[in-house]
Amino acid sequence: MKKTALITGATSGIGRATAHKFAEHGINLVLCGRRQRRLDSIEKALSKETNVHTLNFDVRDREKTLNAIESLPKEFQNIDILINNAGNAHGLDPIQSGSLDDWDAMMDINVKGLLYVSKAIIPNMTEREAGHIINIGSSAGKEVYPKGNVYCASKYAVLAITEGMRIDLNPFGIKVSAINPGLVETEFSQVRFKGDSAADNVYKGYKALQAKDIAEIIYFTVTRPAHVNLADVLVFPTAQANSITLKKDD
Ligand code: NDP
Ligand code: 8X3
Repeated sequence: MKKTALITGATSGIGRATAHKFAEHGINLVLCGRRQRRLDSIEKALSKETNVHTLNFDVRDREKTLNAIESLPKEFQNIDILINNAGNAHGLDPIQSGSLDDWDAMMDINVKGLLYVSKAIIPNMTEREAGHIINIGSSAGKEVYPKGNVYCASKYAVLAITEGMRIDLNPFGIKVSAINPGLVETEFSQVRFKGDSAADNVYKGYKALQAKDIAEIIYFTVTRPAHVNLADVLVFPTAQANSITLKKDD
């Protein structure tokens, strides 16, 4: 029987690449994001390969998030795989000059948004005693780096929530995994630097991970046998040793 996956942040980067990878393998898709035109064009492309339903909501909005997931047509209601991916860094500033709006965005999207989406999906999983939740954390959730402060805190929180979910959902046989990438070349830095040219240099002078690399790891994770759960995966580009050690071309 075909599985159904719900992917947040499916309009770009890791989420979009994962949608493509899952579609290749005939997994039914619920694709979420705020940019409707992108949702429409991804739906059009992937509908050739699988069944696709899109949901437009901002994960910061608790009511809209719960209502959107509640509104799913019957054939998309049983979510087998939840990819909690929506999120970004906003700003890269020392704690003494960071922006409160950036801090709100990171905690509201990366942490609370992930919780709202999970809250809407988990009851169906516990009822069916089946499911796999994959939270996209980050190397930033394992090691704080200069000016990373609140973004790192949001990703440390994602890892704590992942561990909490794995414990609490253990009696129901639900798998919970965290995938924690280092530098991945997506729209992430454009968002972090708000379109500033600083974003242009982030992925220059070395080969960063690509969204497709993470999508492959996610697909591998969801296709392990029933008794195998990849609980926590840390993946760097070869050029990166940790959050601050990066080998760039001369
Ligand atoms: P992108 O900026 O390319 O994608 C971010 C996605 O999140 C978009 O689809 C965006 O959709 C969605 N999103 C952002 N804010 C909201 C919101 N308020 N409500 C709903 N959806 C939202 O970045 P990545 O693909 O790189 O990031 C995906 C995840 O991977 C994030 O959690 C990020 O922290 C994590 N990560 C990224 C790394 C990197 O180096 N790129 C490394 C480690 C982790 P839309 O704008 O349409 O709503
Ligand atoms: C994204 C990777 O190093 O920019 O989570 O924080 S990093």
